[in-house]
Amino acid sequence: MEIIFITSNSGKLKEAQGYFAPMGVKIIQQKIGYPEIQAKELEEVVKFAIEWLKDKIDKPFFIDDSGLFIEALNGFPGVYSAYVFKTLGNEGILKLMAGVKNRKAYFKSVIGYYDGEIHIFKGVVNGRIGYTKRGNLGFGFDPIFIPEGFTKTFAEMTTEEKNKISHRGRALEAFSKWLKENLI
Ligand code: ITT
Repeated sequence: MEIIFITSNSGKLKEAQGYFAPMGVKIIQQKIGYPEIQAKELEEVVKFAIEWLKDKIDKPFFIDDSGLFIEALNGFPGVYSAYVFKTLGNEGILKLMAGVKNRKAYFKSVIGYYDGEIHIFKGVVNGRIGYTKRGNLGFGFDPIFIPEGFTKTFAEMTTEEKNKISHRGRALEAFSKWLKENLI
């Protein structure tokens, strides 16, 4: 079975391919830019994007919208994560967090699959923001995020290790469970 993943992010693609490969599901990347509306919730961003994309693609597809939510920054960068990563980067987040004791943060991933209807799958992982960047695996905010129960950052974990506990791994798990029950 093949499924189209609309994303420009090679890190997300690698994680989805790593997750589905053992199930014999091939993930095909399509890079089609789509509008990401300013909304409070990732779910709204995903639903709007799918409505915009659905008539442009003739096969079932999915998208993944994710964000890093930092408690001491009232959930920032949250739905603005992609823009903030491009502009401030990890260094900028570490500067914003300088002197801040409460390092609690979580990552959330919302996957939207469209097969004539929209199906939403979510995953969250709690953790904390480190004091320095560590590791060179993964992508995005991985070098500054330490998941709960670990001392390593996500950027010090292999794709397989990260997928077992991450927001995306959890959303992919819910998605694959649904696929098994309904399609595969
Ligand atoms: P798409 O083409 O799939 O939209 P994107 O990079 O624009 O790719 P998002 O809109 O979901 O993705 O933005 C989320 C940002 O948060 C992105 O820039 C990443 O840097 C970061 N991010 C998302 N998931 C992450 C993860 O698992 N680890 C580290 N950073 C992550």
